[in-house]
Amino acid sequence: LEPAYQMMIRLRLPGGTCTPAQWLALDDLARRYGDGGLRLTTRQTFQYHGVLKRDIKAALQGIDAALLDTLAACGDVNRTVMAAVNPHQSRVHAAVQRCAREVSDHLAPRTHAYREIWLDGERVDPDADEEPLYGPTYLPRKFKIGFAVPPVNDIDVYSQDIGLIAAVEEGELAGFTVCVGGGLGRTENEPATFPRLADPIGFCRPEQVNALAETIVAIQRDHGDRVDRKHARMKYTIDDRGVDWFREELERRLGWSLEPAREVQFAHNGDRYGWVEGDDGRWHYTLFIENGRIRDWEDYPLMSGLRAIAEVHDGEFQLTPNQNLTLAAIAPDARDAIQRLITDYGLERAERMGRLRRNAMACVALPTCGLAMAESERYLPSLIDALERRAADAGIGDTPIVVRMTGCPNGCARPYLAEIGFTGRGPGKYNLYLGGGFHGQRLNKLYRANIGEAEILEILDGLFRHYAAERQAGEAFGDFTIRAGYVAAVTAGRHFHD
Ligand code: SRM
Ligand code: SF4
Repeated sequence: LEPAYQMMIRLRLPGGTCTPAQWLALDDLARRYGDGGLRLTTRQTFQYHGVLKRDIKAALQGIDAALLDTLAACGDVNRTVMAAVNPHQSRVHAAVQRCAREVSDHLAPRTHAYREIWLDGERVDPDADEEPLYGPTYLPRKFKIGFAVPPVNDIDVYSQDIGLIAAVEEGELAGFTVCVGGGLGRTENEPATFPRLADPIGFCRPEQVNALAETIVAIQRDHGDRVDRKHARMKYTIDDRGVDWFREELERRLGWSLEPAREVQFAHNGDRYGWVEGDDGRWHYTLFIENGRIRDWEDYPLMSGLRAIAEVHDGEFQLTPNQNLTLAAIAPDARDAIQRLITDYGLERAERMGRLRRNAMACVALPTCGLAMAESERYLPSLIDALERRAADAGIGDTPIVVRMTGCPNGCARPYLAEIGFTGRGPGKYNLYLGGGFHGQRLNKLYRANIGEAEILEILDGLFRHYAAERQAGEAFGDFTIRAGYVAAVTAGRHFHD
């Protein structure tokens, strides 16, 4: 007899796409196992919380039956590959999504153990179960890849180990500016750990992506720190040895040179809600889902509403990197039926939300995350209520400001890229960071450490009023906090703590 241990299950979902049939299958599993709901993550995939240990195998078999898996969604391997939302928006988006899927498959572990252990697959001979890329010891640490299509930086491309930024020529995907060495996790009171933005090192063609990614992974496999896990991400390998060393090593191994990096223009890193028409005349609707949590509330039957939509929708479901959901590829004559369901189930939340909430994210934190030091998902909504009241009083209620919170310094909701970032220090206490770039182009900086709600509200109330009175035309809040001298601009991760 053992205690009823409960676990979290995370799917691998490259590009965040699933079909309505898969949605229904995942919804069924959520009702049978775990806490009854689904959680959309900041990397465009699903998590189940509270799955009992004895139910894990059945749940994974259900996921497999829906032609999905959890392989390499966690661990020291390449994780779920992110891609600019909605492949149906344009041909370029579709081509980018194809690249994301291909590189995800290309870098997936080859082991048969997953099938053997979870899916009653054939017994494998461990000596024959080779990992050609990862080898017997895999990578020193987790590894993340994401694709962005300007002007939208929804995936926060500079936070990825490899960030690929699409370039378009005559309406077609020409290739990607390649950025390397992003990563956000840090440890409190250990200044040798810091968030870092990826550096652009060149440009590659779509057909070169798999070889490029494989070679970068191999460099990290061979040179990453295998002694100190807090120093094991590729961002430290690159920061220690230099970007030039990295590029030279990459080109030497590839046997060809990258073209010069292209100029990149981003406008924002959030999602845009409501209806948009794609290039092919089909429609897409992005729903606001607060912190990615899907279940039925008494006055808000979100999970049932999405199930009802999945039953009639013949396009796709697209998970966004901001924990939201796009109902994609809706034929013009099906739009009214989908809109009726959205209205009937009261899912049109974005329209009623303030500008801070629409641009906010919180990580899971308590009660399920074992690393949490403070609340995040369960607390941010009420803090946003209070902040939105102050923003409205200050006269900036219509200004979008990116607010993100995590329950610890690991940075799962990418708080170091927010204009207002919070990371948990202890029950009810947070570090407050200011000065992040509105489109994910600049890290923020610590403004106050270890403060509670009263102090947070007092500081931000004053700041909102100052911003309202003295902002320049079009000046984003993060830029203002730097110009007004609240914090210095962070130019490189290693200066994050200066
Ligand atoms: Fe994360 C660990 C949740 C995105 C940096 N993350 C965890 C764990 C698994 C806790 C653990 O190791 O025991 C959390 C599970 C909590 C729970 O109860 O569900 C967790 N991370 C999440 C999710 C679900 C947050 C969310 O609210 O959506 C995101 C799932 C992503 C996915 O679908 O794959 C999530 N985590 C991120 C991101 C953002 C991103 O990838 O875009 C980051 C920062 C980027 C980065 O990796 O640098 C992130 N998570 C971490 C770290 C710190 C890594 C580091 O380099 O120091 C940890 C801890 C670790 O790895 O030791 C961590
Ligand atoms: Fe847990 Fe920390 Fe990640 Fe939040 S940031 S989910 S508290 S590991």
